[in-house]
Amino acid sequence: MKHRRVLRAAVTVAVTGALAAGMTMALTTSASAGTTLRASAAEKGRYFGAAVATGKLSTSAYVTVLNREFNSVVAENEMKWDATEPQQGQFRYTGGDRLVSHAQANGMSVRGHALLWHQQEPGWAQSMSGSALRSAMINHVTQVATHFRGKIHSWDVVNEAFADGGSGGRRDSNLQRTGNDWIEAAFRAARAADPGAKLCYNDYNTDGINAKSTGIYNMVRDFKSRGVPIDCVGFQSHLGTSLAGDYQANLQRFADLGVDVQITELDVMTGGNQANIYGAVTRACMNVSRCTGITVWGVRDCDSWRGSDNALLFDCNGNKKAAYTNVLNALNAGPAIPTDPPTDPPTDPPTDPPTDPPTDPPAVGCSASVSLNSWTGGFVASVKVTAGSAGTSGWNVGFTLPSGASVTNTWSATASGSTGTVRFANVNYNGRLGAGQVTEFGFQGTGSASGVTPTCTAS
Ligand code: G2I
Repeated sequence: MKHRRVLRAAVTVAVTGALAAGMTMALTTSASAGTTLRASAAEKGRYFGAAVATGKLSTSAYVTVLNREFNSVVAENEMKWDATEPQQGQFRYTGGDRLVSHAQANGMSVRGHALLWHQQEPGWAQSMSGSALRSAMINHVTQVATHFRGKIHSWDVVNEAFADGGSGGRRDSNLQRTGNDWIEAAFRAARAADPGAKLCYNDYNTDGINAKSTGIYNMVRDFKSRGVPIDCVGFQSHLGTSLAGDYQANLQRFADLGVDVQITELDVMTGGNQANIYGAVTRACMNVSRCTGITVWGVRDCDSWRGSDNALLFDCNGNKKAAYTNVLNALNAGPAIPTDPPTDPPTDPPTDPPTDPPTDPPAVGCSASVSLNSWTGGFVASVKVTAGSAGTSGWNVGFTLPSGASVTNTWSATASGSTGTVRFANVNYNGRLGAGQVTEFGFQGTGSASGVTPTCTAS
């Protein structure tokens, strides 16, 4: 639908080892450091993304700009419910898979948009209600998040569920009428299906402290207090001719709840203020350490859903606009996301010759093994931790990554460092293992991790 509300605000986050990615970028592509959106964002530990219509991936002028400037993509339409489950129980991933392949081949992370949204529901779901709809929607979340498991940086699990206007409450929809807990049910299903993805709530008209953003803020606070798995909030930021003075303060108050924030669908009305607003939004994100990334909703003006608003960073010929320059300058001037201090000083690689890894549960301590799924420029590592005969109350697994590799995303463990020697500690629910018991965690990275071997320490 053509909603042409003058939407505002949305942020996307994404994170993942952006710093690490930035460091890699600085080492391996220093020629472009500071001169493209992707290099400049990565140097500051962030991503810079664009919404992509996969039909345009065969247009070379489009792809040239996309690949040069962006290190994150989101499907403008291809991962929505109507596209992925056109008939109940029949899933279609052609467009989404195509975008993921393009991203993997070009060193880009992928935002997933959107598992549940009251718009773009397939016809069969539009006519459902009650418990039948609830189970259909949870099945949709489970199936789609499972299909893309390990490939998505951040999922918009629920999109646009709050009402406009002053109520600060939920929007009416058939999803909402299945019960107020539909949003948390969706987040729980998404976490179970893809524990590695950051799970976001995404909305528009949230570009400052207002009734709608406060309603969302209260939901996020409630979710965090009850352990509902939410990691991030997306601020779409479809903007008009001015920017709320408290845009940054609004991002910060969400970040202070313990979630990442991301600008997720940025576009800005053309006119005298466009370049200034683009610059101000970018600065706001840079000034919030949990603002992990920015996505613009299209590449060139003529690719935009906003048509004659000319709302994007490149003109229809792919030329950089003044707005582009302001964004690039703001990325280059902004602070980097602070990284965890390295726990161990980089040490020489272990001198002892590698011994055979313990096969069965080690007598004491723990052992770890890794399996890698690699592609050009990236990998996902799945790590199995096995407790020794004394069990564990906690564990820590170390890897020495080859030069050029960096960790961008971790699940079911907490990473320290992202390049060189990287350590992964248990999270609160998987540290305590009985004798011989196994748990798994994973991480995603750029570069190559081939040949890495884990070492496991138990406590
Ligand atoms: O409306 C702007 C954005 C607001 N936030 C959520 C986003 O998902 C939304 O994106 C827009 C796309 O940019 C449009 O491209 O969402 C619209 C509705 O899904 C998209 O429009 C649809 C048209 O309504 C369909 O008629 C068309 O078949 O795009 C489809 C593919 O071109």
